[in-house]
Amino acid sequence: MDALKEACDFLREGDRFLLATHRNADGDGLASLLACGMLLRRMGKSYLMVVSDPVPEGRYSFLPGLPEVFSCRGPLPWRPERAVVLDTPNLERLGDVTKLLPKAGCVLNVDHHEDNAFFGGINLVLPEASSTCEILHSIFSSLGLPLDGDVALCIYTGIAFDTGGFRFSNTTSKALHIAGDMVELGVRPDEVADALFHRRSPEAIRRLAEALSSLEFHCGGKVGMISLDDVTSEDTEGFVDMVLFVDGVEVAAFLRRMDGGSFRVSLRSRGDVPVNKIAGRFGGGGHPRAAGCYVHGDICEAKRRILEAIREAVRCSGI
Ligand SMILES: [Mn+2]
Repeated sequence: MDALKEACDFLREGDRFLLATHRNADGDGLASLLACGMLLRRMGKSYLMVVSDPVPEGRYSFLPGLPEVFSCRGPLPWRPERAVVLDTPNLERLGDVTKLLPKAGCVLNVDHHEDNAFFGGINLVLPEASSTCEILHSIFSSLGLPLDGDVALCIYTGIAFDTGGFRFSNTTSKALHIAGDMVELGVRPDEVADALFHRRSPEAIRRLAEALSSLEFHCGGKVGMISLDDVTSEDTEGFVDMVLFVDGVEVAAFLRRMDGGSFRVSLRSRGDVPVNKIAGRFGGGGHPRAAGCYVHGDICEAKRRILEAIREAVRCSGI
């Protein structure tokens, strides 16, 4: 039986669901969480949508249903019997939500990361999909549920976010077709692009300037690295992409200090160096061109460790 059919049966047969996505939820993670909630509501099921960090507000506040998502501090109001984990390659990436999951046989894993650990009882993992929202679209179709404007907005947002506004190599014909259908249903691409990419706070742009002032190059200009050595509550999404805008840079890294003494490392690649392999060495993961992990130590130590792993990956890829 194919995974899509199994996933649909899993949703039909359950009643009380926990829905979750990865730590530092991004546009696809949140939008797929919300779209899945709308799907279950349409099917008459009960569901709770949880994330392990505070729910990111601001740039995602335009997403319908966002106030329904809650951060898992304290007990759940009722006990879910099944869970759907969205856009999450492994259970470590779920953070504290992992503790709330029912046994693995009652977990549906819906994702598009090629390094997904297949941790669910059912694993609908499609690396060829642009985004988890694209897979949600297939589930809606398979269940014969028509989309309304709110679902369309979520699905469009996930695809637009994960393709970098239809610029990355995962911008397939299918992704564009689905996005086109969502526009037919009333989604405004200009408004979504504006909300996702063009509405940063003045403080976030100051932080970007600070991070860029730390820019250093390695491996003859093929590797660029920036960092922020103090904890910031600002949304730093997209900072690392600026480094990849530099001609000649093949791998970009952004190290950002977190509470508790570790650094969150975001990695980007132009394509020849699979950065998910680098992140994997530190217990992280992601896609070949976009990945992340955590590294411990002070800034010098963290930079040294990540740079060593990048150097080796660059050498292995022969660029
Ligand atoms: Mn995704």
